[in-house]
Amino acid sequence: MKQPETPLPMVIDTDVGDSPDDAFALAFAARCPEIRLLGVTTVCGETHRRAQLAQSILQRAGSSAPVLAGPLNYPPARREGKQFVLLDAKTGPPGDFGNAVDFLVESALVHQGRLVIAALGPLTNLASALLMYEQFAHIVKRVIFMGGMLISSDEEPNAGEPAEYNVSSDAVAARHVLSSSLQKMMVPLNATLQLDLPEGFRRSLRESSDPLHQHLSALTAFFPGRVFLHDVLAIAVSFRPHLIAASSLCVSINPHGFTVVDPFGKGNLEAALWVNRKEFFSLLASRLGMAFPY
Ligand SMILES: [Ca+2]
Repeated sequence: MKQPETPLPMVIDTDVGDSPDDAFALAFAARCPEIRLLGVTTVCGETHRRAQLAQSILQRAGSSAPVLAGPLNYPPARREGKQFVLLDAKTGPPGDFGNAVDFLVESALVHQGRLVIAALGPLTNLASALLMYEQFAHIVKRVIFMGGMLISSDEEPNAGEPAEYNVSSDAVAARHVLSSSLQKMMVPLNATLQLDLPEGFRRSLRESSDPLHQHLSALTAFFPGRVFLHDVLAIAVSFRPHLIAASSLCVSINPHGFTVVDPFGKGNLEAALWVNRKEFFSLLASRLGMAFPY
């Protein structure tokens, strides 16, 4: 596909520190010439430590993009930030990371009509930006958010199955984003559960001498089971739309935090329903500079 002449100005809002896919998403975005990474904002729980972790990844990926922290423990994290132990003694205590929501609004104002926001965690910061500046939805080009598991309105979720983490962690914020006039692309589990990290890919990272690969390998080592690269897809579709099959859908959030499709409603977002797995991993490997024969 023809590369766009001007890289997309992007801010990534992330809860990096829990599952490894945020780390891959940051590394991937920093290494994509199609993206101009303006900054990274953090959300959920210990946002300052997430900011430190994001910085450690960006530095190894060769990016000097600023990192801004969202409100501390709003919402609180419901998962353990396993990767925080990699913040070594040299990192020191978290400093002042500025204000994530201010940065989102300022970036939208500076890059009016062009800013793409990739939201990889609970949608708290995004909802706050919508509340802070009433024109926010009109001046942002597009929001791509990873979250939700689409079910139809006549379908019951499997017994005992929890609602998807990002949406259910702050369902109030997610409802606010869904009902806004933002241009929205939803990247739900329906698509991303096709993206489990191949063992050969893990091995290539482990055996590489590239500091970024070693860091990703170390961050992934806390997760011996299957690892899914949910968040990376939200970055990839920003400039490679043909990676996915998408539909315009009417999606709402039920009282239990599940994302429900109304088959008769007017579409309020585009949703990714399928991904070309082979092309996805080929793209990721090439941007990370890996010789992964996939
Ligand atoms: Ca995430």
